Amino acid sequence: MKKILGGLAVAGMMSLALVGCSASGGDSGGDGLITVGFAQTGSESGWRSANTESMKAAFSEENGFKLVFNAADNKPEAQIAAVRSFINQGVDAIVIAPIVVDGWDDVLKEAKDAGIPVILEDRTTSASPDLYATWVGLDFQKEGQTAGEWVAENFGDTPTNLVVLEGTTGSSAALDRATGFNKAIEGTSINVLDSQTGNFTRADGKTVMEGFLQKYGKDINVLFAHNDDMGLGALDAIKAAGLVPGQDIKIVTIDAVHDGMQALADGEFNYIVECNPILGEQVAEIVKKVLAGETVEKSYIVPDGAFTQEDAIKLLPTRPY
Ligand code: GZL
Repeated sequence: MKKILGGLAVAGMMSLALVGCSASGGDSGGDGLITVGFAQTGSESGWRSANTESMKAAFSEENGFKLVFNAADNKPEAQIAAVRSFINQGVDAIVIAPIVVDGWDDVLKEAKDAGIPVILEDRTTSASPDLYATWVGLDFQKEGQTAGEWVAENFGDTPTNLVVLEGTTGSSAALDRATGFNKAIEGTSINVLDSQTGNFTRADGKTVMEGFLQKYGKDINVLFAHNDDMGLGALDAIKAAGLVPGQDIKIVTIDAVHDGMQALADGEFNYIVECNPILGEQVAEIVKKVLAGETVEKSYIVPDGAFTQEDAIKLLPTRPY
């Protein structure tokens, strides 16, 4: 198993005075609990389910929280509306997993003006860093680079045709994974035949792969999917085309959720780069620090691994998600 030690991106300590902090430091509901509004992307993938589960477990009453949860069905405008409603409810803190990087400045400014600190988890935004307290996430560029390095090492010396199933257009995960991957295959004999979004879902991954197969057929040698779920959807399309996934078409994905690791163990995937969804405890701890007026770092990057078939067979029985 390869260990990816994401650089702890520290852009200087952030003093709480800059982001404002709910005057009460918590307990806006008067029930002794910290009320937190959590704006989740939706329920698009196995990764998202594991992330939501981790967040709900951490933001429990016994941990001192009252969680107001919203899943935006992958609609950026619905997610921004959810954050606006948290502000109107006067929550103590807001946590956001931003669907896309852009469009956040106005509502984050409204949260700041209301003295409600915002913590980003999972993905991040292009908004000015003074508009949120911190980001707890993953090194997406490193994840893409690790996937690209595996492709380059294994197929970079001979002419190889590759197709890409991209994540949600405009999301930091998709943008940064593409950057890292493309940098890693630069100068190799990898030829990117096509690259389209499958919105991180199995259904769209299958549909887009069907299109790739109709267009390129057996010319496709490798598939890079920005997440397991799109890769799992593509398996159905590959089999329906009479091809053997993992053999006729090599497959590398990112996430390492259970079903992805099962496909890897079964030889249908060939390599998976991990993206850890279990962020709840760390985010909850940081929310308490922010509300207590403690200084927090500008970002916290959770380390990832990468797995071969042998790793998957060994790890599957004990993986938490
Ligand atoms: C990555 C996360 C991505 C996952 C997908 O941190 O934002 O979104 O890779 C999920 O599975 O839908």
